[in-house]
Amino acid sequence: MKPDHPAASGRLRKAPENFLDREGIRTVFAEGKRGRRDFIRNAFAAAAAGAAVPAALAQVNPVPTEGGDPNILTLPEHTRGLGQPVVTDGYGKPSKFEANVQRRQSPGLTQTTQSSVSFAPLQSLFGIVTPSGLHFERHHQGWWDIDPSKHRLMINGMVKSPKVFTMDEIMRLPSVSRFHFIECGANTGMEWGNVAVPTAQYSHGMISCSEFTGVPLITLLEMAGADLKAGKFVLAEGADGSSMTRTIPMSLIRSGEVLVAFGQNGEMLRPENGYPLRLVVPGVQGVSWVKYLRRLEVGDQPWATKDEAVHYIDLMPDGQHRQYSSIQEVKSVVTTPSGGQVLLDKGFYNVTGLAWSGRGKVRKVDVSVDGGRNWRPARLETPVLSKCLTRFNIDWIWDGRPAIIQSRATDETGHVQPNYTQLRAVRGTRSIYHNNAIQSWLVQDNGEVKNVQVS
Ligand SMILES: Nc1nc2c(c(=O)[nH]1)N[C@H]1C(S)=C(S)[C@@H](COP(=O)(O)O)O[C@H]1N2
Ligand SMILES: [Mo]
Repeated sequence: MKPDHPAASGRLRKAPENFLDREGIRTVFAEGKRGRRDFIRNAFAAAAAGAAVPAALAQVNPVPTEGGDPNILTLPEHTRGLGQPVVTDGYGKPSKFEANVQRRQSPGLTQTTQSSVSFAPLQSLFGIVTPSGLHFERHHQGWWDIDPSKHRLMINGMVKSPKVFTMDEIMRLPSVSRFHFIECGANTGMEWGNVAVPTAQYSHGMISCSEFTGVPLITLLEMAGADLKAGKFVLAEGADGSSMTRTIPMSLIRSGEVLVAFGQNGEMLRPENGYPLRLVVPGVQGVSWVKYLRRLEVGDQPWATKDEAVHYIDLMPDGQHRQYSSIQEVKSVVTTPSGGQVLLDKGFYNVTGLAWSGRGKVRKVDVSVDGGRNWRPARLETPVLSKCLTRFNIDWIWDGRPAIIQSRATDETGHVQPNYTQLRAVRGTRSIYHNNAIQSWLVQDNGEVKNVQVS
């Protein structure tokens, strides 16, 4: 592939955000119901191959190689006319030109849209904060917009004085604001056996990162006179129909990190994310971040609820199940170049991505462009925060030959992200949860980027 002129190097065509039309989605749903999981992969592949590039994604306005540029020479309407007034929209929205940046449902993954998941468009985001409207969603029984004046939080169990809080009573207590990622334990879960999905959105988009505001759970427990010696666990319960109940170890709570949160990115939580109250359990898989939080019970042993005994367990190669594996281990993903994008020219590219660890800060991220033979340290952009997304960047000159791009994160405890060979040696291939393997993107000589597994 040859660049049309040197200054044009590094041009990139965005990933089509969805590969399937309505009919395709219906077929894949039906096949998914019949248990044909590889149908999902094949359907994605076929649709991707046949996909016409939507006009909005094409390079529609190139700079002419000779003569003047009409984009400069002809004064546009926005230079000559009067713009829109203030408060045209009391709550602002993204530009209409960004309408393709959406959270999306993976066709065929779930059989209903209420017990389902939508993925955040990681390949289109900058920095570390996920805009609240693009935060991934995972609901077990649909979402609700609950009237905060009617919402109550009960604290009972091993406490001196059981308490019921209104939202007002919680929000007048001293609160803290902290940046943390939340990752569903099933993120990247479709890739255990082999490559299944085409883009970073679907392979890694069950993660998001926000500034959360709330009251440390320990404060509320102290107010209720909780027995912090014999009371070794807290059960958190949500108000939606999914009976979402999870055991939280008191050791995490005592550190002050676990929050009863009402704020997300400077405003109240979004309904999809648990409005008006959710638990924030930094470093722990998403399922423990109970939304629509209505009850906390102090006890002396784990409850082994349905979402701890039947779901959210890891099937090990010896056939046994591992329970209460809740920490999200060190992980990273390159978001550009990533699956579905097309490199239009040789030359300079800023390789960028995200790294995180449920055990603390990211210490370093190494990037390989040759499938893991050679590694170079990427720049970690500030801030680098504990149990939070960290943005990394590294320069790359693409010579037009096939390249396999990978990132490998190390956290402050010394944990290093494994490759697939290392991970499968311990975990096998039949798990769903906690896949933190190194992701590989193949840049083909025609510039198309594909999801591959090389080790
Ligand atoms: N009440 C309630 N809390 C819940 C869930 C739910 O279905 N109901 N889903 C859990 C799961 S599995 C995940 S991954 C996170 C997802 O949070 P989000 O929808 O804000 O991304 O919420 C968790 N808390
Ligand atoms: Mo989840």
